Amino acid sequence: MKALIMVDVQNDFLPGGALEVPEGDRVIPVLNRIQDRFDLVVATQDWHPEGHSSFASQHPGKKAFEKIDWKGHPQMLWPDHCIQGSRGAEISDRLDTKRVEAIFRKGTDREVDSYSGFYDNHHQRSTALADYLRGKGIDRVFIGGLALDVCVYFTALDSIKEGFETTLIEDAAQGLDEKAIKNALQKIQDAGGRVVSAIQENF
Ligand code: VGL
Ligand code: ZN
Repeated sequence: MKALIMVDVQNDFLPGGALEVPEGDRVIPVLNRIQDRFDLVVATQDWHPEGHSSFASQHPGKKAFEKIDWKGHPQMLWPDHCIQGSRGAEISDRLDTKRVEAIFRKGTDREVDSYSGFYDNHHQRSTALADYLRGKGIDRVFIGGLALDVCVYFTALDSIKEGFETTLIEDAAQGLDEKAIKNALQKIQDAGGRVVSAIQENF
């Protein structure tokens, strides 16, 4: 059984948003078109409390997109984004969500960032997404959304680690940084995942 995970297709990651992914909106028609090829469709949603520790605004003298050491862990600082209940945190209303059976929220702990839809960045807290998928009989996971080099990437790596046959749908994802995107695509394949294009592949 095949599941599609649509990662963080939220207003703040779309053009005009607080942490916009260039051409991030290109993923929307692709995700809308392919959903009916899957047995199950789920979404993730970045969902931070105000004053989240990943926000540059919480670190005086630091700027967004700077890397710092935060309590012994490397942390990239971001502009304030996806604040719980805000318009920016809403899943885009251009994304078809009729078939979305569950939405997994992440980044809710003020002190820990969470890129993957499965676990926080310290791999300490689970969202229960893996158990949810297993409970639905899913063995193959397909992933698209935003941002390819951040949350899509870490979601794909965890999906592989959880034992799902994992495929990143390249044209259903967009990233922030060219070099990081290349690295992400390579690392996913090195870890045993596949990278395909929705145009070429009929899943
Ligand atoms: C994301 C940076 C910070 C993402 C979330 O969804 O890719 N990126 N929080
Ligand atoms: Zn975030």
